[in-house]
Amino acid sequence: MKLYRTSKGIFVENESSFFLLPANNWDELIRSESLEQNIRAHLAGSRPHAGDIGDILAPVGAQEVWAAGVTYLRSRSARIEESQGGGDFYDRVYEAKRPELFFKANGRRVVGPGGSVRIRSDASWSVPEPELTLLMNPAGHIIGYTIGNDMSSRDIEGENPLYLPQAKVYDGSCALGPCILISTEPPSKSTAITLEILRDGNPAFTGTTRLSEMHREPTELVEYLYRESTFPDGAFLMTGTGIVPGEEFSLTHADRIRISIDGIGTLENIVL
Ligand code: DO4
Ligand code: MG
Repeated sequence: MKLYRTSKGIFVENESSFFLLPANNWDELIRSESLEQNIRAHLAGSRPHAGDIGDILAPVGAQEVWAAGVTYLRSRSARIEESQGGGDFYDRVYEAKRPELFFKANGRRVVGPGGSVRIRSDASWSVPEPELTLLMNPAGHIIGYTIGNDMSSRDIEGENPLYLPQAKVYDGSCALGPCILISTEPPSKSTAITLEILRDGNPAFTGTTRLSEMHREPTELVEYLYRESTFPDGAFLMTGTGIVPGEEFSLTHADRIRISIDGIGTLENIVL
């Protein structure tokens, strides 16, 4: 079951049909207890929606977006390579009990499917980071999954780790969508995450990873995030990237970024 926030309301896709939900307040829906059961109860007495579901919007309202880092071996090695100070702290955080977690975006900053993500004008080395993204309710239960793009400025991050917030948080640095896969069951470890970058219509980079490569469990990341923070409207948590293009690659304006995750769909954005 997939949840879409669109210009015409909130829709559920179930067995290839779309159903309009009576709720039109996204935050209320995310706050609700037993979201999956409530939706299933609604579907039982509803007819599929005939016609267009409208423009698909970013599936976010008042939720904060947080991100985990260095959760895959590839991310660990790429950070060590880019770090001017040697970066042994990346090695340590990969092995440590406490994960790296950082604030990524508020809802206002999140770009939806088809929208423009940005590279910083003061960065010389920019990449997308394709990440399975968790949606939690206020109680800290994972209620769904979406696709996230944690846009990053590698030269700024590599110059000094204290610049991480500038490398990671700026207008157009976060994309989410196209939908929320509503499920309390985690996606299987064999789930593939694929990144494709097209330049002038031609493949400029392609990479794939699997959730089995993730060094931490989603529930472990959520437990740390909710330890000393409350999220009255729920929260998103990006789970880190397992795909980092090689040193020679940097995004440029008009690149098309496609991130696909089995069972969820494809999030496509253009670099402004
Ligand atoms: O430590 C820097 C950021 C790591 C990150 O965003 C990732 O591994 O996905
Ligand atoms: Mg990341």
